[in-house]
Amino acid sequence: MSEVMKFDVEDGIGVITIDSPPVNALGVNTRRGIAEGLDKAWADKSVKAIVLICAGRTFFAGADISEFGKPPQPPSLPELLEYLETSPVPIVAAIHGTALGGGLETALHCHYRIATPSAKAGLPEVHLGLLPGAGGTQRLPRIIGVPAALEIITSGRHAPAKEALELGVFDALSEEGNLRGDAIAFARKIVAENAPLVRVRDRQDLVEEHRGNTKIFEDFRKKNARRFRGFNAPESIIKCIEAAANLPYEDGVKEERRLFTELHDGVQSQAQRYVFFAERQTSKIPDVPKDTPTRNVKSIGVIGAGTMGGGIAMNFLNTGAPVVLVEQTQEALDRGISVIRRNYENSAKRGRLTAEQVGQRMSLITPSTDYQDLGASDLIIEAVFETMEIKKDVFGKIDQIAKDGAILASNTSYLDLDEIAASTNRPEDVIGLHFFSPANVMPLLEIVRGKKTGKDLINTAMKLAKKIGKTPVLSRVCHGFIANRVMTVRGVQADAMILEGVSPEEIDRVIYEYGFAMGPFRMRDLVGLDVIGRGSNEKTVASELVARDRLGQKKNGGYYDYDENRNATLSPIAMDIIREVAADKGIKQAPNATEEDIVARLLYPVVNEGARILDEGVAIRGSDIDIACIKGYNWPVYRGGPMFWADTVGLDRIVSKLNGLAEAYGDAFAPSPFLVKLAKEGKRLSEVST
Ligand code: 3H9
Repeated sequence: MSEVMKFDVEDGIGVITIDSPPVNALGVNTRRGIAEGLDKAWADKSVKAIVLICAGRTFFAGADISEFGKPPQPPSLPELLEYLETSPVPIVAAIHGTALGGGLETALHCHYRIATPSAKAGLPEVHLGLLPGAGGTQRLPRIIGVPAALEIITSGRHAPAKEALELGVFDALSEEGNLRGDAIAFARKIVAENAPLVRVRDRQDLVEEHRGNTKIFEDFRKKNARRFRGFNAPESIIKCIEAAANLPYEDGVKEERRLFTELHDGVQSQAQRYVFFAERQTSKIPDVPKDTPTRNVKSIGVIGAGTMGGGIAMNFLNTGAPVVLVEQTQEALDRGISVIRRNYENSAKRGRLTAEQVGQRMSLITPSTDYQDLGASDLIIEAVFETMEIKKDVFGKIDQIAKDGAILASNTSYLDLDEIAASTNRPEDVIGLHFFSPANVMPLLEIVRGKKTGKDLINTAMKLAKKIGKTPVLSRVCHGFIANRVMTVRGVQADAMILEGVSPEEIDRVIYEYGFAMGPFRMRDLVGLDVIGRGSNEKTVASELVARDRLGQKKNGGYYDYDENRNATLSPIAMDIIREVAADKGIKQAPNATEEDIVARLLYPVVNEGARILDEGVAIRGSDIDIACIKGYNWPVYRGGPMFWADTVGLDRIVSKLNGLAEAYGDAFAPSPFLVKLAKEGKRLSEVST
């Protein structure tokens, strides 16, 4: 007797209801439950058609991802779905929530599909480094055609019900609250009309159209080359859809199975599956249980209308919250507001917002040059200049003005939050909310927990992050917190290597090949060298470039020169400066680093710093560090982040290379005792949980 399946008969229609919270993933119990439901329905001769429906928040959200990589338990999803398709009576999938991956594949094995207007359908396996492995790549093109299937499966996007209906994925829409009733009525109509058992696999017209057509696939590859770079899954998906066009269904499915297995066993998919769960872990804080109280946050105050403050404000305006935006001078305030307006207008130009929405968001801003106007805000976020003196002064002021129970947040990226909190009489109300630039775009929000930060603040911030579409990662106080601290060491080594004679271009190339969107020097040129080098008095290549008014792409070039199309060539001026600075520091140039050397030199110290952060308890999990680097620094998701990647390289190997580097370049490279311990014990950094 299945615990997740209920079977009943209504008006001659057998209804199989699956209830397997939270998302009705197609794990072994669910698969067995469906099989049992089918057997019951087929055994009952009064049943003329079947409705397959789910209880809870959604139709099947896909295969159970936590089963991947474990010994398979029968029936497999493809076996179950083949069995389902042998049904002698029509089966109607009744869809609400999100029919995703194996969930949509299940529906595509049913004879008909009805969905609520709010439902969505998609094959998001690509985000897990996979392809739809239960017939999805062969069935979807048969219903919606090859071009649409290429787009939907390689993007993994969730198509809304209306679009799915127009594309032919759904046959009908129900009334919003009456899916079961409407699905039964739909099934009865099919029975009354003696409608055929429509099997998607039998449809040929839309795939036959492209038989032997290699151009459509080649063009698609070319058009999306940038988006797919580094990822294995999109190419395998294209191959499967090509097989759908060229091969009989059974052979296409064999090809799909082969390529699915190849991806499933590969390290990319392992990394992306790990990231899926890691992302959902970050808000689970051992000493801050889910039922910890939260504070009501309806109105926001932001201090500082510069790039950061403006971006922070936009996050909240987007959710419909009113924001008081405070600056010191009217001029700075006007500038800040006009930048926000321009950003929204650009979104409107790209069709992402309507003019009305732009107006609505702008009308939620109360501009002010008076701190007193922050008195009613539930949450006040400071985004002023990054010096301790200024921050303390600001917090001293807001302590006088903020209402009781208000949350006082700092967006500091490096400074000691406890010292900032001590400048108020309510350190338990102070928290760090560290946004990454551009704050309205980057998906990471580091939540910095001071010694006295209240647990209710942490819980509130976790919920707030989700509301504004960010992934929260909790950090204790240290210089740079998690993402900046671990990634800074990459930049330090990049700087050291160019002084030793390795060209910035070679370093950028290797880091790009590793999977980052660009290498560190291209990145600095993009962000602006004046921004990067701020606050340092040391003579560096960057400071010398700035001294010669080379600020990067925005002015005169930086490490590179740029033509009018922003094509970069390494700058001879930059190379002269590098030689000059190296000579000043007495560094001999010997450019003989291999690709492997560059990766080890730049990225192993990141791993080492991550181990230190774990040892110090700054991050509570190895996987939190990975998410911080992926969301805050675009660490390639198919590498799983620095901790997961280190595990795939082997901690022994990393420790031994770090020891070698320490001998050659000094103690900064010495592996952290914690890393050495993990390596000895054969443990994994990505699984550390403190
Ligand atoms: C597939 O189908 C392969 C087949 O083609 C071939 C097979 C042969 N499995 O995201 P949430 C958990 S691949 C296991 O916070 P939301 C999740 O970990 C699959 N667990 O909720 C979380 O657990 P916890 C293709 C899953 O409302 C809880 O459910 N499908 C799965 O923000 C709530 O999740 C996908 O890739 C799963 N499939 O979003 C869809 N899904 O509470 C993946 C969720 O312990 N899922 N969990 O942290 C999603 O995109 C979102 O979860 C969904 C709900 C949109 C459904």
